[in-house]
Amino acid sequence: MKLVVAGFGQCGGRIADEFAKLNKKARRGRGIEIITDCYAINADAADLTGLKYIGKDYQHRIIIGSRKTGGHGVGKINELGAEIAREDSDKVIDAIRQTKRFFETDAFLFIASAGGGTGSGSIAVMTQKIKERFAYKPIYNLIVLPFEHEETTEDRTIYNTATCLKSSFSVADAVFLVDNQRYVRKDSSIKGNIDKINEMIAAPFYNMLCAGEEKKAKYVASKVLDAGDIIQSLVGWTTIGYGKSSLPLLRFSREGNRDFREKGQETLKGIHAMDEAVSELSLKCNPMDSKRALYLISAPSKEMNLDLVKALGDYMRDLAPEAIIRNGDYPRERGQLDVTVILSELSDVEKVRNIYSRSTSLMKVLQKRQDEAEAKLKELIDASDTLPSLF
Ligand SMILES: Nc1nc2c(ncn2[C@@H]2O[C@H](COP(=O)(O)OP(=O)(O)OP(=O)(O)O)[C@@H](O)[C@H]2O)c(=O)[nH]1
Ligand SMILES: [Mg+2]
Repeated sequence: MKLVVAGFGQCGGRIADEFAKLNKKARRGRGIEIITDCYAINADAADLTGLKYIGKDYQHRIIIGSRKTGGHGVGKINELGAEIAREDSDKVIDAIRQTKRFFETDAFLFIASAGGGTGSGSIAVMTQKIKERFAYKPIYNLIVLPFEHEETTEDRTIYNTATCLKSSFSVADAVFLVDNQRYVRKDSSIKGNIDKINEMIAAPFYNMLCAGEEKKAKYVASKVLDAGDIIQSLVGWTTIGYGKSSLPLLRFSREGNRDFREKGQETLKGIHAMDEAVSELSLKCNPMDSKRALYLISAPSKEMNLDLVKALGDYMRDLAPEAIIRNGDYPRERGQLDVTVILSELSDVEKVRNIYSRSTSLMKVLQKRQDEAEAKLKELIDASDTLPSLF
């Protein structure tokens, strides 16, 4: 599957840069392309400078809103982020229209954090504009949710997150939810290491995108997971996860003389990898709530067998009994077995519900604070009523 990827704001731009890096890896290591082009859009010129893989020209690193922000961002006001996206949407559309081999693109992936201003405000507006312009290609959003400490220290973070999620859900074909806090829990040593987190966010997409683009016969799957399968599996709230098992025991054995214990181990390792993928989903959710699911097994071809595929299928069916399940295999990896899992069309997401309800109560508190402040100021002005003015 081939994507046009665009990142909005600082977080979005950095993760889009990670995707550009994955494409380089696919091209060099596998001789295939998974990204037709990659863009970063920001109101902050300095943020665009830090990127490494996205083209340096003004058509790939696009500054929006400079008339209103002077190139210094929107300072967490996501309404302003939305406004400048509306005003400068032509810049972005023009750049995307010039994507080389645009016709090969299967879908768009737009990325932003929900808690900031520029990305949070612009992603849904740009998604809508692109949908109007290229109605025949699906467009997905990947939205990064704030760390816990940001939610508690800054009211605006919750409000931005809520309005961004609501808007994005209403226009995108699917919304990948990525919870920053999950990545800190996974490995506490990466706390503060945002580059590592971004790498972990993009990694699960790698085999998933490569599988259908593989051209060398020996790496083509018995059941290929192509763009059609992925597109059919993505609707509404979505999470993605990735797990792996190393295969030290099996690496040197030949299929012909594999004994029964090794065969059993393969299946166990597959289950282990799928377990990891599900427990490390990009956002905590209940798999029972998903209506569409997809899994991809990537392993050396001699490790792939029908028992394994069937065992993982049964496992997925237990986890997500109401989901339409699609799957594929990809005989590419060496020395390890990977499982990528997507759970989509989630009918409930606790975290999103929580953010909506906190934001709703917050709005009442903010309105009350504003009313009180205005009343106090009025009292102060009234106290000066009988004094002469210098004007
Ligand atoms: N995973 C990840 N999260 C990030 C990154 N940069 C910022 N964030 C998170 O994104 C939120 C802040 O949004 P930014 O993307 O910095 O904001 P922006 O879109 O540039 O908007 P401005 O307010 O105009 O700067 C916070 O929740 C950060 O924790 C990043 O590179 N990776
Ligand atoms: Mg910024």
